[in-house]
Amino acid sequence: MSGLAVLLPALVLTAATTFGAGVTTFQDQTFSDADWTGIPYWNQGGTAILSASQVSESGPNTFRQVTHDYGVGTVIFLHLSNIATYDPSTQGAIAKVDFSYDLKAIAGFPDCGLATAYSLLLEQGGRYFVFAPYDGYPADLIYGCDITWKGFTHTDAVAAHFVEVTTTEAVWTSHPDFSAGGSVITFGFVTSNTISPGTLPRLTLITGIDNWAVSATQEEVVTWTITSSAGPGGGVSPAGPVTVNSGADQTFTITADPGYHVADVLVDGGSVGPVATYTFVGVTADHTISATFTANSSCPSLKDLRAHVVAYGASGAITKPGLVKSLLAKLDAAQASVDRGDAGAFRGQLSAFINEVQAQSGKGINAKPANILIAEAEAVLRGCLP
Ligand SMILES: [Ca+2]
Repeated sequence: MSGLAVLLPALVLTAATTFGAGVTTFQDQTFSDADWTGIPYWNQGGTAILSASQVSESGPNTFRQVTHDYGVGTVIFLHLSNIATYDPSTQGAIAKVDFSYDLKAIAGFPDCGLATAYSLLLEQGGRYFVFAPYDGYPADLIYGCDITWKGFTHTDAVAAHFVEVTTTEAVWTSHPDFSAGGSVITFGFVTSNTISPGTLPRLTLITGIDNWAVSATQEEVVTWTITSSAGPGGGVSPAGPVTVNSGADQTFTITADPGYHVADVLVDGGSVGPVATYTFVGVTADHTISATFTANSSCPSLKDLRAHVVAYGASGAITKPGLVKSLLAKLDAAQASVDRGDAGAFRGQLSAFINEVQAQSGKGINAKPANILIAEAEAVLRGCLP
């Protein structure tokens, strides 16, 4: 078998959702050299020479031929696809990775017991991770007597099955980030050999890989729907059906229109009172939230109180003309507070009215009408809240 690259026009390296929704598949059956980058990574084998290129068998078939020419020590050769990339932030968190390839020994093996190791490689953020779920790594061995194509398949690989390989060591506690927060992942494969001291001379082992395929299955995202609604006189925000990721929180704000106030808020049909906000915490089911609003009522007794002030001013019971104007201003302000549903301001303005009448009793206003106005105002305070 020649080690020279043979150029063929066919290129089959695709990124497609082929196994149903949520699965992204990369496969390469032709291994054009332009689609791959070879990275000699560990070179403990003296003056190791690691190379790989597309070669052809009889007919249209092509594959990638890998040559490890090395001495005592360990060599690791990374083969990174220039095309097979997956972005978790846009394509979704990865639940699992399935992969397969065909391997065979081609030349240079001194006996059937010597093997070249293969496994899946992925690069993320400039770091390299090798599928190594077992005691050692990588996953697969192609032995010297495996001279016909042999298939290897691995399924349900998760992030914890991938181990970071630095230029000096394997870091068993460091894994790639398959979550939606993970950076772009590029797939490939890794080849490696080791010669222990005193066992063998320098070797030139040639192997082949074909029909490389990787499938990334997107993690299922569970969502729930919270439906909000509002009666006349106000709104609930956000409005309508809101999609919430499972376990997340969602807050709603209830706002009355001018002249209205919140009458009640129902969550899943049960009252939570006239609240201004409501938060669903750790959502794990569908929910509803609805609000009703009531127009602010006018306050008849406040109008009566105002009429009495006007009458006392006309009769001379309030002797200071400016006092009538001051008292009416406080009552008008209180009415405005009722109209916009502001109970706190209403109480403050009516209390200011009472304080002013008390202060002027026997001075700007006769004592008896002063006591009547105070009693009326206190009744309004008790019975005329917005
Ligand atoms: Ca092929």
